[in-house]
Amino acid sequence: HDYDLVVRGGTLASAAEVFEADIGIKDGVIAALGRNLPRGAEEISAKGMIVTPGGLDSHCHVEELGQDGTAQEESFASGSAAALAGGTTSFICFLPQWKGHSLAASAPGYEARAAASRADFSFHQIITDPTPEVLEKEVPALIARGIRSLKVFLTYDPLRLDDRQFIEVLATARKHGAFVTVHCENFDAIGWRIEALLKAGLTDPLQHAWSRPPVVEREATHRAIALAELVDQPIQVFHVSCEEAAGEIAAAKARGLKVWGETCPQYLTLSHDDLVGPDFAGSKAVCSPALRAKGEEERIWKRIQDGTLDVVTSDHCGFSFATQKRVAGSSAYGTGTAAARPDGTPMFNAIPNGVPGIETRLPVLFSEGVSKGRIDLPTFVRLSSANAAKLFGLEGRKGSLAPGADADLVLWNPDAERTIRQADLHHAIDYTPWEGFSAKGWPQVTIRRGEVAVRDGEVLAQPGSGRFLARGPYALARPRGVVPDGFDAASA
Ligand code: DUC
Ligand code: ZN
Ligand code: ZN
Ligand code: ZN
Repeated sequence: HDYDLVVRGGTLASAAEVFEADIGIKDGVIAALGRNLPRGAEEISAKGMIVTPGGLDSHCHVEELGQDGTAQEESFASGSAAALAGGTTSFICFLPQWKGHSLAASAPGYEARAAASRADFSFHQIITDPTPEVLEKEVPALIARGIRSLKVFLTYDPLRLDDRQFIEVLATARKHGAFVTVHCENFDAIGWRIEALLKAGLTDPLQHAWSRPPVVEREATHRAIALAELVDQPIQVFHVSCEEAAGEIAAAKARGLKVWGETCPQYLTLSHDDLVGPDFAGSKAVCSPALRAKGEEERIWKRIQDGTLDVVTSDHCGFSFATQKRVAGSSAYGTGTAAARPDGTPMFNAIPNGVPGIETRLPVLFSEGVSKGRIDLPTFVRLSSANAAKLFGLEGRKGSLAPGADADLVLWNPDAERTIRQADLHHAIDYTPWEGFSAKGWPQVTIRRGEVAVRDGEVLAQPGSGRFLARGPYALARPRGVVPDGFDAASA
């Protein structure tokens, strides 16, 4: 046989077009596209199906290790099973840095844990403590190992950088050819609002959103873009939740800056309404940036349609409801200490931030986007894999149907109607914020490097079958060559 596997008779959707073809796969790689390819050793019929590249979730939190010795509930084995079941064949999660520690001494054993993944994976390195040692020695060493993207937070006390530190990270990235991603919210503004809300006795999950309104995100987004321009370093703004922040990105793009935007299904489908409910249910939708007032979702869809937002990731960061209710209070992704209310539930600021969505990301995007006519299939492919591959140095390998690309494929039944139920999901978290959500279009078969990883909801890929994706230098991460007054402070 010329091919190990032929996916036959599907409607293929790439980042650029939709066409009918068979896919011939050899050694885990796409070997040929064409009509009437010869028989493979194995055959899968894709009749009536839409075939897309496997999803690349370039922002998710999996099994992160806290400085207090805890690991996030979502393990690499469970998180990657969920990813594959939802049509995501690779993801990029985070190497933590604990303040006061070198990169090497932070989260010991984390990369060994990642080896249990069933999906392919890479890392963004979080920088919380940019000492000269970290910037001049450890970051270059990391890049040499193929970890070419850094993540910085402008809020969260245990994680945030001040502006000078952020500038130093941008300059280091530029010097060594790394990409930078940014969580944009104004820390001091949030702290001030939290204090006033608590003083006023306003402590419910909804007040999490009130503590960080759109202006807080817009200001930090503007600042991040301005500092990236100052240094001449390409960046992506993570999880854009509101038009105010999206507008900053649109303005930056219009001026030719190398700035990209990301959003997540929660900002496309959920709102303040989901932060309200009986028995503390609003806690399930606490994430940062926060969900916005009903109606904002449509404005985010518009920013997808006009090309301002390039990528839709999950920002999967699961904390089970049982955990949230118990006043854990120790997560880095929270703002408060463990203060309980009379009924034992935590005040809004002690709820760890994040929603689980690694499995539902693509079904929700397909259903709300493609099935409802908001986006076409090539746009879906760009948002779900192809653009992330470009941004993070995986172009040609992931997010592509072209010969030579890894044979990561999803066969979508565009007519399947499913109601999302926690009971059917594979993640380790005890709820989904999309409980009861009806989706049209569902991933029927997920193929990872030429192997059937999931069929009809059954995960076949074994823990440890995922591979680390080392990333080399790439053009998109290069600076523009434009600096104020022609003086390049970053290379002085
Ligand atoms: N926001 C979340 O909601 N969770 C993880 C980190 C983040 O920025
Ligand atoms: Zn220590
Ligand atoms: Zn973030
Ligand atoms: Zn995140």
